[in-house]
Amino acid sequence: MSTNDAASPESAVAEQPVPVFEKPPAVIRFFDATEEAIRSRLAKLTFFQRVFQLDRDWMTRITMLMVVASVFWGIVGAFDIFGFETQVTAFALGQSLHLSNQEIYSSLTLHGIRMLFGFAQQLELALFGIIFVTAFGLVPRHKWAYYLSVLLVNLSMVLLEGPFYLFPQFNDNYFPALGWYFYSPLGIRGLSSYIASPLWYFGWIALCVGVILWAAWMLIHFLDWWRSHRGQVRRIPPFALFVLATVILIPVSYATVLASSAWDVFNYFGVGPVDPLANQVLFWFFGHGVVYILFLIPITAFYFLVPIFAKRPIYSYRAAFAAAVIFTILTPLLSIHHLYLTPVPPWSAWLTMALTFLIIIPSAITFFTIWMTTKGVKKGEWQWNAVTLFLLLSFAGTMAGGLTGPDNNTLAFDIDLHNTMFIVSHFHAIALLSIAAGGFAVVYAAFPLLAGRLWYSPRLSQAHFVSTAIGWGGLVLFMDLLGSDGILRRSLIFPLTNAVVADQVWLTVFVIVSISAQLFFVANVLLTLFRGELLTVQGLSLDEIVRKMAQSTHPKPSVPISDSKFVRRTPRSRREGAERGWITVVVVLIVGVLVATSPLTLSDSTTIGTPSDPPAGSEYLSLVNYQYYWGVQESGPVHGSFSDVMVVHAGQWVAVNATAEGATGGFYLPFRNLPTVDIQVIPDAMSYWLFQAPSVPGVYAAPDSEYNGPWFGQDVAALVVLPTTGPSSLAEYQSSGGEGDIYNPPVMGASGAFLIVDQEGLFDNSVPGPTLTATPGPVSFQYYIPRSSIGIDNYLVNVTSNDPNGQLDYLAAHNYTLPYRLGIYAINTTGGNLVPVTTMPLRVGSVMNETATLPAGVYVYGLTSPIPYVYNPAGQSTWMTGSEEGEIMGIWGILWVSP
Ligand SMILES: [Cu+2]
Repeated sequence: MSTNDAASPESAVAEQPVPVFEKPPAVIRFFDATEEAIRSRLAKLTFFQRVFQLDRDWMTRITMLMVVASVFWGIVGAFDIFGFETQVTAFALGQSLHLSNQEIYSSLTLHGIRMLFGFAQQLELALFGIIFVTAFGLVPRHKWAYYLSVLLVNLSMVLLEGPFYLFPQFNDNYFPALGWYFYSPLGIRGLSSYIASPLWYFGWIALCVGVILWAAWMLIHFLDWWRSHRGQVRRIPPFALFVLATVILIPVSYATVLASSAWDVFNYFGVGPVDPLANQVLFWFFGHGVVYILFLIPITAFYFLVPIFAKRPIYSYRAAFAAAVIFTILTPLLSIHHLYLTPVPPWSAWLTMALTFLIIIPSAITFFTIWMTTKGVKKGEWQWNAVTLFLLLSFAGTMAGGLTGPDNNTLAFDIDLHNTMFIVSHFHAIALLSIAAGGFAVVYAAFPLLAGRLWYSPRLSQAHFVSTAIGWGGLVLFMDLLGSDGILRRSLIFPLTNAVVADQVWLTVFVIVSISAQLFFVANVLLTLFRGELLTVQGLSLDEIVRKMAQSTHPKPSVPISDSKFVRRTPRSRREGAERGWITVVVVLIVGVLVATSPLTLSDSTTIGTPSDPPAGSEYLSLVNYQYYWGVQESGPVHGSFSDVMVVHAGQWVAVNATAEGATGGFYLPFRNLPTVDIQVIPDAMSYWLFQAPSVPGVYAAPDSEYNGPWFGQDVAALVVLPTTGPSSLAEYQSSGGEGDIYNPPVMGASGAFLIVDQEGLFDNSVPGPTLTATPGPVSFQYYIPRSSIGIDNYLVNVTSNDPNGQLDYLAAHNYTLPYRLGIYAINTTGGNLVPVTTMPLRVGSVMNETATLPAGVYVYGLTSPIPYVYNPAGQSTWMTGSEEGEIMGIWGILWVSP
């Protein structure tokens, strides 16, 4: 790094003799001999020799192995999301789904796991390892520790996917439908109805041990360099500061998930109970940290590559050092900004929010330093090759994605945004536009060194950049739009309004564009390995080599790759003045935001954590979130107990206390013209909220805002707002668009209604089903359960067979009649529950007519209590493979009778 005034680490270590006289232990000799036997045989096949670089040193070979493995998991992860999105779109377009709910949610979880850990993090470890060793001129040691780390990381991907059944029926989708960010106790045996296999936790433990081993390996090599430069000025290059930050943050962050996974394992085998809230807090110390560990890819890319292409040292080493230190200290402390809506002490929520705002500072320093480094570079001296283009995308993407972070971090906004697609958009902006773009910049700058060949096709790299940028940009945009619509993350079932369906279709289009774009990259990699021009590096500095490699992605290179002398004209004092000015502005802005948001943050957090003192005449709702319905106990002007139905009067104050059984849930009333209600409910803890019911009588849907297993889409309750006095029609509710909330069920006249049950066991793709209106007197409506709706996702027929005819065979044997009664029930607001007016057996395949003579009032129709459901295809479900059950309520709705 001849142009770098942050003294380059000399290659003195490389000259040190390897102590060949020390005979390694027998085990190592055995491994070495085995490896050599495999290597020499495989190397005879050109394909393996090229792809795995089998004629090169072990560090290059192992790095190639990691790169190939990470690309493999990337491809699998891309298939996962392709599977998920096409199924969601199929639901949106009313087409039939060919994957089960279980498989659809497994795909989504495995997408996250494979992309984050198999792909992105493994690539990070590979690149940071080789760049560190190369830039510091180190002789890599402890080969088998490195191999073991790679083995564990990849083994963890297999364990997290879980057991396979090949016989008697192929089945690979048992339990990873949890969510990689699983909310304890979801999946925990004895505490949840959805139980993960112990392999899930063993997978996490293997991952932890694997990456911590990598960090230890890096640390040992850093100490090698440190010791070999005793007595000299040891200045670490700016980019390496961030590699070191990674090496420190990995053990700190992974220690907590290691602890929470160990806790889950002990509990699994019957040792000691799990405290769900404490377990969640522990997990999120990791859940946040891991994203920041990956975020160090683009940051390192900026500090490593921008000075090389600008042909000048970083603007301020001091600023880079400060950024690395602040970043490393703050990252492990921010975790519970993911748990704002759980009952945590208000001071800790506030402190987390403050610290999260502060982590803007190191990013602000980085942006400033990188920007100033490129300042004054003439147009003719800068080349837009694949490396610099991806750097630009990453720089812009980090800002764009970063700017949606403060919204999430403000508790008052989080109530609106929590677990919506807005969050998914935010972290994909970071994961793709910032992290993956920075990763591609490094890959384009480093891969030829691994392959020993220059990039084969500049045109393919250009096509890759353009199509990738379009795909990722569109994907982030449409996720954001779905979030603005109020759509929850992980939703398979959602309101099918025109805007939502269009946004979902466009999202899928851009997912396909993003995946297809990578074909240009893969083609270029393969062509490079087999056809690329050999890379010669004699007489070139590291910077010149990097420029030479990058140049091979430019069709008409005109900027020379040679180093040039750079003399900084701005005096140091002026530069430091500019730095101080910038930091001061950032700090003042952050303090301003903090002062503005603190009062509401403290009061919202207090409201969630402690029961409030509601005004006289309030309705008291005691809610329990089960897998997969809400148990409701009411006292106050209305009293009684219901499932999924909450009854209040217009404008009444409602005091909620809520907890969960089985898994963490979320109580979400996404009002548009009133403050949104959104709290997380956790077993063994109580969450509170106080809100005023809408002044307009009607039916307001309350989806579970926290994923609690593959049937969470059906987990929607309804807040039934009765008129304060006498009967009232739904005219005002309809003209106001149900206060603008898209989750509210559609309204239709009962007389013309012909409700059709869909493949997810819902009336007209809606849960609750359509709100039916009628005038007092004889009321009737029709419904129909087509035989075509019967399948593995329709909980109504609980025959869990992979055989598509299994359910129909059951029905044929039972006269197409299910052991449940569907009816019309009056809501008794004074001490009773639901009072049956008329009921009839539930029949499949015949059009049914429900009729009753009704006075004005509000009724519940359909199946008004949950149905037990067990997912156990071919009886393969055991406590070792995982199992899944729950109670589901899907075909029901409100019947509104008024003059
Ligand atoms: Cu976070």
